[in-house]
Amino acid sequence: MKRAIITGITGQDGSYLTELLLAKGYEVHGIIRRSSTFNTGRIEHLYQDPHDPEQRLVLHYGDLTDSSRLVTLIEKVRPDEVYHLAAQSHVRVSFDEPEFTGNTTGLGTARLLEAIRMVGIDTRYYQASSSEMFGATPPPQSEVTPFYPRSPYGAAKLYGYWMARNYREAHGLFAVNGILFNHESPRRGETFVTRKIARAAARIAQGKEEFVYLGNLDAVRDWGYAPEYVEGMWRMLQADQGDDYVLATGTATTVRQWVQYCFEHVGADWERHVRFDEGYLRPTEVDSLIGDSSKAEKTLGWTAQTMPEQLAHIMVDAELAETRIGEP
Ligand code: NAP
Ligand code: G4F
Repeated sequence: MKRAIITGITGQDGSYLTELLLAKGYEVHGIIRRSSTFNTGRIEHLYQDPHDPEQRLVLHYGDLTDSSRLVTLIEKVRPDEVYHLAAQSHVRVSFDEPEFTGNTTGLGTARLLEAIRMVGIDTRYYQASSSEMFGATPPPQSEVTPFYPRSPYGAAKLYGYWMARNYREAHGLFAVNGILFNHESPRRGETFVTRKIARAAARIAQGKEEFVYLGNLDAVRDWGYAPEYVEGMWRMLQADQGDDYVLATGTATTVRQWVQYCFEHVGADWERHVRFDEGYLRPTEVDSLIGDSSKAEKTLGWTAQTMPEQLAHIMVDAELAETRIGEP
């Protein structure tokens, strides 16, 4: 039975990846941070009793800032595959907390890679790299596009990207960079723009609120569906050698269009409900991300199936169903 470690198992991608790996027969070890409140909501449906002799999902406390704990866990689990998904992943927040973002998203990657090297296991390593690293470089962006990050988050991810490549070249580690463009789902964090808008459209349609406050509506993103992207991560680690791949839909959608998709789906006039708040602007914005994932298609047989308008409908429908629960 293959064993995998997932950092960031409680996040959007971690939860879908856990489902995928369990379905493929893996034993999955997830690293979670200790918190005074439960942070395991996205994987609650997968929980397995530690007393069950058949248990294949095991959770361990650990934090990206704690290198000795990472060494201990790598030594204890001796995984065949490591999926490094944990990060401070919010771009706007990274401008407020650049040092923390560098410590977790950037240095956290170095700590994990070094733990693998020190323990000396033969494993395959997935690095959650990001299209945010392309930043100001105009689209379309592929594996050969120059990087120009525009946020502390993008800069920290770029450090992680080069560390993964360096461990591949210097130490012969099977290390992969998945350069993923934005991918969304009903499990997306509520402060990312797609979920924020989908949720607001549903609540406004149900008369629960009247306005949603947003920043830049002109930014262009390439929004795909998260469950398809975690399948791509797994395929990258099954390839013959470690390499770097872009995953994207290749489509361009503005935040404004996403608003329209969501509000039209509930039959509401968005211009009556969307208000501007400059607090959501970024000191430096990434204007346009549109990915070219032809390498992943050719090498891994991976293509995105769900396109942005359909994705917006999936997310709004999930919000409508969610907000109906608990209705009197
Ligand atoms: P997410 O929902 O924000 O999940 C982040 C995960 O990291 C959570 O499980 C979080 O734990 C954990 N984490 C944060 N700081 C940690 C620390 N110091 N120690 C241990 N764990 C920590 O992110 P996602 O959307 O699933 O994305 C997964 C990864 O892909 C991230 O690295 C992200 O930057 C990257 N990425 C995402 C996208 C996208 O569009 N979603 C695109 C490209 C790259 P808590 O639950 O306790 O907060
Ligand atoms: O949803 P966002 O916060 O995602 P962003 O910044 O593109 O980052 C996400 O995708 C990256 C991949 O490219 C990941 F690496 C990263 O971890 C994260 O998952 O913002 C999308 C766009 C931005 O241009 C932002 O300025 O929406 C614009 N926006 C407009 N109003 C807003 C808002 N973003 C947020 N979060 N909240 C707003 O009210």
